[in-house]
Amino acid sequence: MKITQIEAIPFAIPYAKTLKFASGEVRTADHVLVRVHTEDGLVGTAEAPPRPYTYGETQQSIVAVVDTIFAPQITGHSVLEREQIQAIMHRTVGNPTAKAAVDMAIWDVIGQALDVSVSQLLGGWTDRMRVSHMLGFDTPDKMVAEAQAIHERCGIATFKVKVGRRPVTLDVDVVRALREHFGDAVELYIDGNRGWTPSESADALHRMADLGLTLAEELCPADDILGRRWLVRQCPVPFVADESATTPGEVTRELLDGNANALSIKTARTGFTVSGRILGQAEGLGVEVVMGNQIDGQVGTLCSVAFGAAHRSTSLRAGELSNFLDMKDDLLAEPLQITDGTLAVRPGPGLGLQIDDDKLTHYRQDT
Ligand code: MUC
Ligand code: MG
Repeated sequence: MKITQIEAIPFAIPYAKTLKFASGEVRTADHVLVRVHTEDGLVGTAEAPPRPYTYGETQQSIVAVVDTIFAPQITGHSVLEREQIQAIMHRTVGNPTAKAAVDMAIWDVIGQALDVSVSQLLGGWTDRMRVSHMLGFDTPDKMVAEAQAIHERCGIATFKVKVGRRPVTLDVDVVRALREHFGDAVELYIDGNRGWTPSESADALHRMADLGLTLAEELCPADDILGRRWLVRQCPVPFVADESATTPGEVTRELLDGNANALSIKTARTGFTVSGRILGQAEGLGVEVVMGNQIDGQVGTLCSVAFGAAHRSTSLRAGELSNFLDMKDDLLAEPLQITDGTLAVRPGPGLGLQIDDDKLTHYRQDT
């Protein structure tokens, strides 16, 4: 099962609506499709989303690191030598989504070769996850209307509300409007993408104390070390580390330092192999996890649900699996469907994904 080629194909699909949050915005899914070919004719597929405001990667940097560093060193290895391949990629610092896509495409090949689904290979806990939808910045009226539309269309009843604007009342008013509109019928939690200071975060949490939030994520920078610790100690709900805990080492540091007490696991940045290690850390240390969203397209979302549904502790909470709904199109031959607020794992083999070749030809940027 030797790897003969690794492709990194840049593509761009516009969003119907710009998604805005405290650290950036997304207008186009300018991702990279990674395909791992083997001598047996199998092709594993995954996608890497560049998030320069989070990891420093760009579409061009992902293509370059795969083409010039990873592919030459990994080609010739068997897909079953995942530890060797991890070690090769680990020699290059950073580049998390490029590494994750290579890892997940390799798991896709292994699943295909064994004729089983990757989700079952990873753990096989269940076959679907409840879905949480992420609401980007807008006015209270527009964010309530979007949530209502998503609720009616897909049955989604969990919303992650992007916060981190100034003054904090801009976001507090949104959360209050959502709670007033839906009553107790929905779960609400917030993600600040480091937009507030520790004291602004504390003020906002105080103002939202009656709104039944279930999680608070990255409200202020983890680099505000003492302020962040002070904030986490008084936060009434689990404080989620997302972009501050992207490697096993960062996870240990952030949790032991009291900078967070819950984790967002994103397969887009830690693939299946390292996500499994981080999940083990979370379980061993006794912290809750949420399957996070790297503003994934449908390929990335399928990877996320495959991992999330594979394990008990990742399936307890709704996973962030729906922001592909904001894209004008996608690459899957059979598009994902969210029904009754849940997204099903594909039965496989592998990740069970087929790329629509005509769409890829249309959206790819390298021809
Ligand atoms: C999230 O959970 O923060 C926005 C920036 C990023 O890195 O991921 C998204 C969603
Ligand atoms: Mg986040």
